[in-house]
Amino acid sequence: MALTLYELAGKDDRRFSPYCWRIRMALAHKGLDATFVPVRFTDKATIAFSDQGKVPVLVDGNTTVVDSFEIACYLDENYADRPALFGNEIARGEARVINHWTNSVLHSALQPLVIDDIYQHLADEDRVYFLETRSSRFDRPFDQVQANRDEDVVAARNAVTPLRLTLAEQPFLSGGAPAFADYIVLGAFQWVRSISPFKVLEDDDPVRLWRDRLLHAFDGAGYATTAYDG
Ligand SMILES: N[C@@H](CCC(=O)N[C@@H](CS)C(=O)NCC(=O)O)C(=O)O
Repeated sequence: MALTLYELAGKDDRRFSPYCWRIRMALAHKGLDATFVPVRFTDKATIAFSDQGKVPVLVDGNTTVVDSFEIACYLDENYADRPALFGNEIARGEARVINHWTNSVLHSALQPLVIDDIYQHLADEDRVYFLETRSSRFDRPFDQVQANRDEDVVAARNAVTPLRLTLAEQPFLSGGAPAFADYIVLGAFQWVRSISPFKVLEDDDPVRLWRDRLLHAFDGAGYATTAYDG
């Protein structure tokens, strides 16, 4: 069956959505080919068929699935003969915790560090929309929000302490091999490196070493994109 993934794209076709990267990695994990369709923030018409306005959107034949976690569940249920993204109900339940922690704590820690970089990498036609929908999250202009990031990054590095402790005991967040919980968190770091040269993770940080192992997995599915080395 032909799979199509609609995913966010910015200037120069940068694929910078943390949620869409989760699904790119999930497809690679399962060894599934897909067609990737770029969507701008303001290009709601392209995904109107999904009856909502966010990406990722996965189309599999006559089936449309939205929301990254739901897509992962769909892939596991419908491609059960391929490597599992969760493995069992307990693992899926625990991955939900990682999902909500990443969406709330990790994304909130990272976004102020790179908010102006995101803005600078948007397609021109998306800039007004982004200002209108994101400015109210901050009390200053984007460039001022990220101005002290060399100091502010400490809070983000502290926020990932549980990941660092986990990775001291096992190579991946899911254990001996990566699974969807890893891709949820990886998406956040892929979001940053796709639009910013800023180094959130120091070179010798076990979280960065884990990130780099994942970027090079599946023939470099995560590495082979327009991004910075940070
Ligand atoms: N809970 C959703 C969140 C998806 C989401 O927020 N996607 C963003 C891109 S990173 C989006 O499409 N935003 C559209 C907009 O803000 O207009 C998921 O896990 O897929």
